[in-house]
Amino acid sequence: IYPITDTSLSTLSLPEQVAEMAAGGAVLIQLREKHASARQFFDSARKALHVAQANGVRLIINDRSDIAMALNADGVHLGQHDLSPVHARRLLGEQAIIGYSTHSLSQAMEAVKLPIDYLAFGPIFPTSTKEDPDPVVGLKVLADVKEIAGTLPLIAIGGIDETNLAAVLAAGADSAAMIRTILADRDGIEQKMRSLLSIAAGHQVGNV
Ligand code: 3NM
Repeated sequence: IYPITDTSLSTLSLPEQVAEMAAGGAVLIQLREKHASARQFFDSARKALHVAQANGVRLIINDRSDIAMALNADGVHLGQHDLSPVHARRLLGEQAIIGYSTHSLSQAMEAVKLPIDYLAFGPIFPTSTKEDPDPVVGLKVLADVKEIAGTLPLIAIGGIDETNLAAVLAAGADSAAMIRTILADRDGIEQKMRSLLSIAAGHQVGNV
């Protein structure tokens, strides 16, 4: 389970969201902040990184390689219009985790040639969280992307919640990234994380 923060969906601050997600068992969290200035994002990301490190959680910065680098965060998540993974790798070095969003089979085929640590693919289902999302790809195409990704970890995103998580994992995703379902109830983040992790654990057990 790959939870992503969002201050437009939750009244909690970024460090508070990270604390709740970590309490619920998250081990990798993405900080996503689409509307703050660079300096505001940096300041709250620095606090969030302290919380993450205190909880043994790795923190990935969305879009901004510069902020990831300045903070010495664990990595960056890049979209198709951000700095390319090749150049982000040059800035951040070999140890950084670099994730990359793709939205079609052809983008996924290009992505696997790049120096990335995981491939994100979506939106799997309709989502209202992302402004101007790409067309919904669905579970069948997700399974096709798993073939393309091979051993590269594949993270599904877009409209995933407790009702469809098992199907997403069954289609081949190694992990599922989620925003709205995790943040919807400001007092229920920890519990929601636990329940999603238990669905994912059940899926693994079922596959053994
Ligand atoms: N990226 P929710 S879909 C941030 O398709 C993001 O790459 C997407 O939010 C993509 O879990 C998406 O609330 C929004 O649907 C995911």
